[in-house]
Amino acid sequence: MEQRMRRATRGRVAALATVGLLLATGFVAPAAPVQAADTNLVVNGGFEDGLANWFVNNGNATDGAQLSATSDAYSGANAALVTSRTTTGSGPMQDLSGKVQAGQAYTLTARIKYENESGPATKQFFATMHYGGGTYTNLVSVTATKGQWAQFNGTFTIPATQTVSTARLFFETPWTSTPSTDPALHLMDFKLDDVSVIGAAPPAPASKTIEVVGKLPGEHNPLIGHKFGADGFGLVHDGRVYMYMTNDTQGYAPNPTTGVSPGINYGDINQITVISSEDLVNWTDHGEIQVAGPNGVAPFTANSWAPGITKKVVNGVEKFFLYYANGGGSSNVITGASPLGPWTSERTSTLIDGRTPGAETVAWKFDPAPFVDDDGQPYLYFGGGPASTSMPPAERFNNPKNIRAIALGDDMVSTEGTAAVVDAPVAFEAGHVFKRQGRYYFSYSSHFGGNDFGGNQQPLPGYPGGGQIGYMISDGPMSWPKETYAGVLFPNQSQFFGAGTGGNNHQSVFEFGGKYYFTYHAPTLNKRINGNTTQGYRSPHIQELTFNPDGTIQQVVGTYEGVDQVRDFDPYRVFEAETFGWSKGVATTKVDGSSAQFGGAAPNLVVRDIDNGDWTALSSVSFGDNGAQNLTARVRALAAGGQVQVRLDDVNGPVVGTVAVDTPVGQWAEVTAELDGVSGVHDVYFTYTGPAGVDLFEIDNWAFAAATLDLPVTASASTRCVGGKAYVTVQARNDHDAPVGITLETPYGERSFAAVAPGANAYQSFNTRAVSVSAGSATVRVTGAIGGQDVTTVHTVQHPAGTCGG
Ligand SMILES: [Ca+2]
Ligand SMILES: [Ca+2]
Ligand SMILES: [Ca+2]
Repeated sequence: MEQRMRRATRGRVAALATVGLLLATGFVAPAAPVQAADTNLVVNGGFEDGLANWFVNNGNATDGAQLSATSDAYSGANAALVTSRTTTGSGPMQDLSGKVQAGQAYTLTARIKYENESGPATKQFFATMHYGGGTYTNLVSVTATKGQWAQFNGTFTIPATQTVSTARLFFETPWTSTPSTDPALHLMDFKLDDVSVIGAAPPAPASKTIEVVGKLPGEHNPLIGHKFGADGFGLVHDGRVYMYMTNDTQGYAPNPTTGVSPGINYGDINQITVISSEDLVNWTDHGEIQVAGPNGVAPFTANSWAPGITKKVVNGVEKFFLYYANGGGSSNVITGASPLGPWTSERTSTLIDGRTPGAETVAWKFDPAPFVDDDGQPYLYFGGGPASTSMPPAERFNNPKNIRAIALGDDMVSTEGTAAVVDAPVAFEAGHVFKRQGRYYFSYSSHFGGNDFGGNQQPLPGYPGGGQIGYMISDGPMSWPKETYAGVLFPNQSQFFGAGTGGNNHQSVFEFGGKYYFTYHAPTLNKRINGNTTQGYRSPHIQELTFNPDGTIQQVVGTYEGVDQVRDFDPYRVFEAETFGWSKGVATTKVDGSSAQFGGAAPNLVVRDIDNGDWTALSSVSFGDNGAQNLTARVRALAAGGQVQVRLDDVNGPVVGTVAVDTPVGQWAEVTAELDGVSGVHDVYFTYTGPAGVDLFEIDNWAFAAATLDLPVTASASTRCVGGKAYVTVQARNDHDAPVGITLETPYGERSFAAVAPGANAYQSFNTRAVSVSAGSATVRVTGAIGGQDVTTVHTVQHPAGTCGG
C-alpha cells in the first residue's frame, strides 16, 4: 500500500523534473519575491557542525544509509557523504516540521556531487519533502555531471491545502522499486553541501497557555490550573508533599481559533511533571523531568507514564527512585539525588519487561508503584491490561490475575525472585500499596468492561464496576488472594464531576502531618476549558482518606473543595513565583540556573505569558501582627509600563502595594515596593497590568520583608561640668505603650533600668574623670515586647564636646 501511494505521488514528478532540467540548463523560472523577513530554515546546511540536525531518511522501513562528514566540501571544511544507500530515497534528511507553512513559497539551494566510476555520465537528483505517511513531494531537481558539484536552485510553493505538521526535507535519486538491480545507476554514494531553504520565518508556536481560571479561588481541586498532570503519586519529604505526574500537557495543542486540542495521545508523553507544596493548596511548579526519548535520562525508553516514587538510603546515601511505565510493555526506574534531581539512570535496559520472572503472562507490564516496608525491604507492584485468554471467561473478568508484586533489590534498581500474583477483583491497572497500623493496603483501578475477557460479563456482588478504585487489605506485602478484597475506595470520578470527566483513574495514598490523603485525577481543568466535551487531559486532585475503627476505608467523595490548607503560607523568605494557590492566564517555563528557594540541585522556573489582566494568587498567607513592610520581586521586563498590584483576599481587593517593573527591558532585575497595612492572614493576589497585547514581564521569585519592629524612645545626650570634671548625660523616654528595659551605654560606664513605665525616663550622668570630653555618642538599648514578640531596639545619640573651666 505504501509503495503504491508512493508511486502515485511520484506520478506527478515528471513535470517537475522537466522544470529541474530547465533550471539545470540555465532556464531559470521567475523567483518569488524575497522579503526582508525571509530566513533560512535549514540548520547546519553547510555541514560545518558535522552532521548536527541531519539524519538518514527513514520514511519507509526499507530506507537506510550511512551518513558521514567529508572534507571534500563545496565550501567550508565539511560536506555530508551518504553511502550504503538501500533505496533511492535513502539520503540526508532534516526535519522542517513547524518551520515551513502551507501556501508559502520557498527558494531551495544546495550543492550535490556523485563520483562512482561505474555510474552514469549524468544523474538526476531530487530535493523532496516527506509530509508524513505516504505523502512525498519533489520540490527541486538538478541533473549533475559525474564528478562535478551541481547546484539545486529553484523555488517551490507548498499547496495551501497541504498538512505540514510533518515536513521533512531530504535528498534522493529518482524512485524505482528495484534499485538493487542496478545499484550503480540508482544507489550511488553522493555528497551534499550548502543546503538552504529560504522563506517566511517559522510561525510562532501556537500558545498552550490555559486562559481560563482552571482552579477557582477558594477551591483546592484541581491542584493547579495552569497545566495538566495525571496519575499523581505523592511523596512526603522534609515537610513537603511532592507530586509526580504523567505530563498530559506535553501533547496538548489547542487550536488557536477554536481553543480545542486534539485528543490526548499518550504516545507523545516522555516527561514527568513535578509540583510540590508544604500546605496542600499553594503548589510550586518544578517543571518536567525529561525521562524518556532520545534526550531523556533513560534514552532506552520511549514513554514515561504513571510515575511512582520512593526514597531509600543505599550505601549510606539517601536516594530517590522514580519508577514509570515505558508505554504498556515495560517499566523502568531513574535515580534522583533529591526529590527534584538531578536524575540519572543506573540501568541500560528496562527494569520490568518480558524477562521478569512471574510476569510473563501480564499483558501490560506497566504502572510500577514502589513500596518500602518498615524493615527496609522494598517491593514493586505493576501490571494490568487484559487477562490471559487461557483463563476461563468468567474468571478473566472477575479475577484476571494481571497485577504482580515483586521484591526489589537493595539497590532499588533490580528485582529479586519471582513476581507474585495480586488477585485483585476486576483489576485493570494502577496498583499501589501503603501500610497503616501493621496492615498493607493495595488499591487499583478496575476494568471498564468490553471484550478483553471474552464477552459481556458482570462483576460478582460487591466487586468494582467500571473504572473504579478498589482496594484490598493484607497482612503481607506479597500476599494478595482475592479474599483480601475490601471494597470500592473511590467510584469513577465522573460520578462527582459530571459529563466529560469519566475515563481512567490512577491513585496514590500518602501520610502527611498525621493524616492520610488520597490522590486521583479527573479531566476537570479540561472541562473548564472546553465544557462537557473533553479531550482526555487530566488534572491532579487530593481528598482526605479516613478509616473506620476496623481499618476499612470510608469511601472517598470527590470534590472541587478538596482538602484543608494544613498551614499558613510564610511570606518572609525568597519563594518561587511559580508557586500558586490560584492563577489566570499565565504559564511557566524552565530557565537556566538553580532555584533560589530549593537550592542548587533544583530546577528553576519563571512565570511567563503575563498579560494585562492576568494574575496569580497565594492562599492564606500569614503576615503576622506587625505585618509586611515591602515586597521584592525578581523580574525581567519585556515591555515598558508593566506593574504588579498586590491585593488582599480577592482579585479585585484593595491594592496594598504596587511594584513598578520599570527596569531595562530584557534584563533580570530586582524591584521593590513598599506595602501599606498588610498584617494578619490573607489570600494575596498579584494582579498584572500594563499595555495590552504584549507580554509584560516574567517573574522568577518573590520575597516579602516583615515590618521592622521598633521600640520607640526619645533619647538625647549632652555634656556638663561638675566639680571640675566633664560628665556625659544620657536620657531616654519610653514612648512605647508598655514598660521596657533601657540600658544607657557610654565609654565611661553604663546603667540599666528595668521596667521603665510608659512616658517615664531613664537618666544617668557618667563621670568622664577628665576636664574635657570630645564630641561622641552614647548607645540607648531598649528591650521589650511588641505583639507578644521580644524586640530589642538600639538607638545611638550624639553628644557635643565639653570642657570644664578654660
Ligand atoms: Ca560546507
Ligand atoms: Ca497570558
Ligand atoms: Ca523561579
